[in-house]
Amino acid sequence: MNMNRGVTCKPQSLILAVAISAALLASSSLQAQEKELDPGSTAYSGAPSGIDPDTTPNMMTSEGPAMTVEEFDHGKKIFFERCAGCHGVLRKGATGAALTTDITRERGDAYLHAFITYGSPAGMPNWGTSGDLTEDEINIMIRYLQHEPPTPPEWGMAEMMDTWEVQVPVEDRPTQKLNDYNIENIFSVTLRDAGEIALIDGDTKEIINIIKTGYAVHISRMSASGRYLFVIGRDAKINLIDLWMEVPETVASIKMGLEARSVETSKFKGYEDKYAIAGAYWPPQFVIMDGDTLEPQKIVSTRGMTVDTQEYHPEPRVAAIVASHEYPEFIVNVKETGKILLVNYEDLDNLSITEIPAAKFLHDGGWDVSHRYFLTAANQSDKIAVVDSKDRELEALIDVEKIPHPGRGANFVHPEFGPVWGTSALGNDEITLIGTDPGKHPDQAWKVVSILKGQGGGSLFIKTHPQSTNLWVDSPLNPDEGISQSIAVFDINNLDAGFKVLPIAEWANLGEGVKRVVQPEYNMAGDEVWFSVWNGKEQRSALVVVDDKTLELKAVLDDERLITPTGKFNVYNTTADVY
Ligand code: DHE
Repeated sequence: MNMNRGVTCKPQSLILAVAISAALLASSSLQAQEKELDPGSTAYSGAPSGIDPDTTPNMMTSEGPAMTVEEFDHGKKIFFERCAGCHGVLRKGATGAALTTDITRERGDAYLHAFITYGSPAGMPNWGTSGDLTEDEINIMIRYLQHEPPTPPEWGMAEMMDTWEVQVPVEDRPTQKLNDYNIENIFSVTLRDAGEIALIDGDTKEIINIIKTGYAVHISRMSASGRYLFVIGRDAKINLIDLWMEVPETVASIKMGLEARSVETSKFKGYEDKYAIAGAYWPPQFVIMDGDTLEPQKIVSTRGMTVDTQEYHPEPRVAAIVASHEYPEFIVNVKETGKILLVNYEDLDNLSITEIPAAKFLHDGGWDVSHRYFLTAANQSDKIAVVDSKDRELEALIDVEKIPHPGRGANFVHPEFGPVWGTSALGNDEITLIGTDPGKHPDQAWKVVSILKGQGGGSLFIKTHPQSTNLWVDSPLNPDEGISQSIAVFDINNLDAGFKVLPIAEWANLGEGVKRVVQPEYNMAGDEVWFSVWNGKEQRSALVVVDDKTLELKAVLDDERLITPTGKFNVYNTTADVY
C-alpha cells in the first residue's frame, strides 16, 4: 500500500472549477437527498456526536485510498464531531446526504474536495472557506470518506449494567417530601454545554441546585407522580433525580447507549412511576428500565425496514417518546424507518409491539388537548403524523410546509375552528394549525385549518397554556439577529391582528454573543412565560421571565452558573402533559 498517497486536488483552477460546478450545480444524488436549509438549521442538526471516536475500530482494510492510522483517527474524530449528526454514524444519510463508499468513491476526490470546501446551497456547511477545516484536514476527510465507516460498538445489557449506579437506594430515600419547595412549580433547565441542569424554584426564581448530568445534556421528563425527574444527555447518560429530598439530587444513573436524545416515564393508571424508557441514536435501540432505580429490564433494537421502499436501514434512530394515557404503552418514534411503535409494557417478558407506518424522519411531537392523539413531525418529509392512541392506529398523515418543528406543539381553542394543535417550522415562517376535534368539529379534524405568518424560519418551539390566550413562537435559528433574539406573540382571540415582538435578549442585557431566544415554557399557573437567552459557553446567558397578561418583563435570571440554558421543563406542566 502506498502510504504517501495524497489527494491531488490542490486549488488548481481547472480542476476546481469543474469540481465546484459538479458540487454546487449538478443535480447529483448527494444534493437530491439534501433539502434546502438555512445555516442555522444546519448547525442545529449537526451537534457533535456523543460517541467517543476512540471506541470505533478503524476500517482501513477496505478499498479506499491510502491513509496512515493517524490520519484515519483524525478523520474519524472530525466525522463524529462535525458530520455524524447530519449524515448518520454509518453515513447512510439523514438530514445530510448518504456518504456510503459506493457514492463517495464514484464522486471521487475533486468532487469531495469542492463539496467539503465550499459546502452546498442544500445546507452542507463550507468547512474549508469558513476556516473550520484546514486544507490538510479536508484532504484527510476526502480519503476517510472513501473507506467503510467505522461502526461504533454495540451497547447491550452488560455495558448498561457496568454503568448503572444507584447512588441512593430506594429504602434510603425520603418517604415524604422533605423540603418546602412548591415542587410542582420547579423548572429543570438544561445547561447544555456545561453538562448540567439547574433546578430553579419557579416561585422565588432562586436556584435550588445545579446537578452534573450527561454530555451536552438534552431534555428532562417527569414521572407520573411528579416526584422523579429524568434527564438525558447526548452521551445517553440518564440521571434520575428525587425532588422529595431536602436538596433534590441524583439517586440513580445509567448510560443506556452511546448517543441518545429521549427519555419518558410510564403514565398509565396503575403504572405511575413504574417504568422509564429511553431511546438511543446509537446503537439504534430503546430500553425499558425500572422507574425508581433505572435498572435496565428490556432492550429492543430498532434496526429494520423503511416504511416506504421497505429497505433495510442499519441505523434508525429513536426520536420522541411519549407515554400513552389510554394503554400501558410507550409511543416511540423511529426516525429513519418512519415507523411509530406502540410498546406495551404490561408484560416485559412477552413484549408486544404494534408498528404503525408513518413517514421517514420522525422527530418531535406531542399530545392534542384530549391526550388521545399524538401529533408528530416527520420533519424532512414535511408531514405531521397523527396517531390515535386509543384505537392504536394512524389517524392521519398531513402535508405541511418545509421542516415542521413543534417541540411538543401548542393546543388551544381557535375562535373559528375549535380545538387546534400548532407547529412552527425550521424552513419557513409558517405556523400551521391543525384541527384536533373529530367529535364536534369533524370537518376540520386532521386538516390544516389556518396558517399564521410568524417572524421567520428557524423556529424550534411554540407554546401556550390552558390559562393563557397567548401563543408564543420562537425563531432561534433565524439568520437575522433581530429575529433570533426576540419572540413573537399572538393573541389567540385576535389571530388576524398578527404578532407582537418582544425583545427578550435585549431585556436580558448580556453584552456580546449570539443570544438566541429559545423555548418558551410556562410556569404551573400559566401566568408567566420563561425564555432562555442561549449564548456561547464563554459568554453570559440568562433566563427571562415575562408576565403573560401584560407582556411585560418580570425577571431576568442571569446567575453566572446558568451556562448555555436551552430547554426548560416545568414540573407540573411536564408531568401532566400541559402545552
Ligand atoms: Fe433537540 C427535543 C433531537 C438539537 C433542544 N430533540 C428533542 C427531541 C428529539 C431531539 C428527538 C424529542 C424528544 C422527546 O420528546 O422525547 N435535537 C435533536 C437532534 O437530533 C438535534 C437536531 C441535533 C443533535 O445532534 O442533537 C437536536 N435540541 C437540539 C438543540 O440544538 C437544542 C435547540 C438545544 C439543546 O439543548 O441541545 C435542542 N430538543 C431541545 C429541547 C427539546 C428537544 C428543549 C424538548 C422540547 C420540549 O418542549 O419538549
